[in-house]
Amino acid sequence: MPLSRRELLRAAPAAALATSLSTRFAHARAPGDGMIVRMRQPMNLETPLADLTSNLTDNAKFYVRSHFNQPNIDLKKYTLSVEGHVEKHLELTLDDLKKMETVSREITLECGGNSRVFLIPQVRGLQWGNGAVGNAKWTGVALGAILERAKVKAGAVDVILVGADKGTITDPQSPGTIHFDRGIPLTKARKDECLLAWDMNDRPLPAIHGAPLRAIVGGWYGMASVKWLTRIIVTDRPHHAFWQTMEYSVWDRSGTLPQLVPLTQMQPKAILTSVGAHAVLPPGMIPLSGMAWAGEHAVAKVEISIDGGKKWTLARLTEKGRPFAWTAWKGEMKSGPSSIMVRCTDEKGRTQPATRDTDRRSYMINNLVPLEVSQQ
Ligand SMILES: Nc1nc2c(c(=O)[nH]1)N[C@H]1C(S)=C(S)[C@@H](COP(=O)(O)O)O[C@H]1N2
Ligand SMILES: [Mo]
Repeated sequence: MPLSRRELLRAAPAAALATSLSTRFAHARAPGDGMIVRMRQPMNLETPLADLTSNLTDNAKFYVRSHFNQPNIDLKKYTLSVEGHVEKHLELTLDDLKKMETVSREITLECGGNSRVFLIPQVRGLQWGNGAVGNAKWTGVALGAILERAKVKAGAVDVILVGADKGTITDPQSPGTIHFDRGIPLTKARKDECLLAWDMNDRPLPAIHGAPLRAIVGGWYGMASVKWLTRIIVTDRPHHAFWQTMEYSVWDRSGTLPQLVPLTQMQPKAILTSVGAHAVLPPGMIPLSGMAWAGEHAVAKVEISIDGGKKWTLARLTEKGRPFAWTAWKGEMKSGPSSIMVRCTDEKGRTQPATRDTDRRSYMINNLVPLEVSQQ
């Protein structure tokens, strides 16, 4: 894709310094260009709201959430191992995978900690604004097809996805060096929305997003979509590793006593992308627009309030809501000092809570947040 004039102008000084690199990266902007840096090492980048306005998020503008540094993977030696509670232990090369039936799906990923900076009181973790979310078309093979090939044994419960990245976490303390991993129930792993992807938006999956192969677990918070996937372990008991107990877990009170359960489905959420916090608006009508998503379910409606939640008006969905991928919405307001809130309701009637439920710990953040604006 040729660079636009604006991109060329922006890239000019860097290109002059790196002539040897410029041929290699001629058509790619480095991840990080124009992104909000939440942590340098490991790399954690947030997408500016202005880059969340098109249906597909540009690969170079897609948020990055990494707990460890990007691993070095020798592509020539790369295999995916499928092991554990299966009849056939598989060692699949990328070629083996690419010979299988290819599937493509549009799926929105949102980090479990997205919008954390708005929580009062502040909680631990990266202080994301609303930009740890993005939508992409992922191409690869169905996870279910791999499981079928390995012939899962009766009594299997969880499918653990293991990344090549590893390290030690000190707060809370990990059991020494660990890999990033996630166990998902076999029933979810077999669903169509779970895939192993090597392409992102019809381009090779960028290294920082998990090349050569990543899992995509549609409808669930991002932590289940394991990057740099090297092992799939089928187990006959639930997986209780670090990443779904110490981290990425929430309190569940559906039983007799509260217990910690792994974070799973993304909650309904709408974000405003056309107006920033504390914007000083010109007089007249102000266009409002943004994105809304509801995990495994379709968005049914988006509403806007400009009086802090007393009165709500319907926004227009630019297309019919669909499960797994977000929907763009549009509305408008009369300029003036306002407290703007946007609210998404899904096809099941689930909507965004007005107040924060602390049982969600530092995750699943979809409570309504007023955005104060004033007029020139
Ligand atoms: N191997 C590995 N996979 C991972 C992670 C990680 O740190 N290591 N982070 C997870 C989290 S918390 C999120 S939100 C998504 C982010 O994917 P992205 O960086 O491609 O946006 O990847 C998930 N998969
Ligand atoms: Mo995440």
